[in-house]
Amino acid sequence: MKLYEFAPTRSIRVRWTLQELGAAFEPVTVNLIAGEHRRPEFLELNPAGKLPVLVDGDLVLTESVAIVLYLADKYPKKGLIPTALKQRAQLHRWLLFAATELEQPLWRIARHTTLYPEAKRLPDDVVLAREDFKPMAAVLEEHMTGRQFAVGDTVTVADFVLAYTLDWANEVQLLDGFPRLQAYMEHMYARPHAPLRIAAALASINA
Ligand SMILES: N[C@@H](CCC(=O)N[C@@H](CS)C(=O)NCC(=O)O)C(=O)O
Repeated sequence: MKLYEFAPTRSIRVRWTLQELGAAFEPVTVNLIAGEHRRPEFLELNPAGKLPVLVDGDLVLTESVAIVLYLADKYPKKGLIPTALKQRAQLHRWLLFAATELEQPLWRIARHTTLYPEAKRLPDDVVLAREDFKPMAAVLEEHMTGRQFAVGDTVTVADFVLAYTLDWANEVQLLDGFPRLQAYMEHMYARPHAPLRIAAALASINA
């Protein structure tokens, strides 16, 4: 398998899953800062020009959440995805919650503070996005009461996606009022096969 990645991005979710599975993979760095994601050979893999991309034989898969689900299904004995229908439904619920309710405000903040050219940035949307994030984080904070993992009592791919997304929130000081989410994220990143946190990954590309 080949993972097209760039250290501080959503590709962390996929690297985390591969590392926890102990699956062999070839990492291929696509430097977003250098614009390598706009090269024709990369656009052939992902016409959206985004990371991560997983290539497994003739399968070319984009979308970080789809990739982690594929990997968890590919190695069922590792138990990173529940088999029971209702637990699986909960897993999908929290993956979608991460990708929509938590990640989208963070993405708006990133776009309007650094990614868009200055003339296109809307400072008011940063304020709104911060407001949108907090009640959704409060839902997860409440859910995590007395829990170690988001679904059931063993680790699943939802935990990798959520922990990465919470680290992203932490980078923009949005976890301050959520002690359970802080503790959950730190507990997840203390796992032996956890990837670098975003700050360390950023430092690694600037080194
Ligand atoms: N929904 C996609 C989002 C992918 C995405 O936006 N990746 C960013 C890095 S985190 C990217 O490649 N951005 C390059 C660009 O938008 O030009 C996923 O979860 O895989």
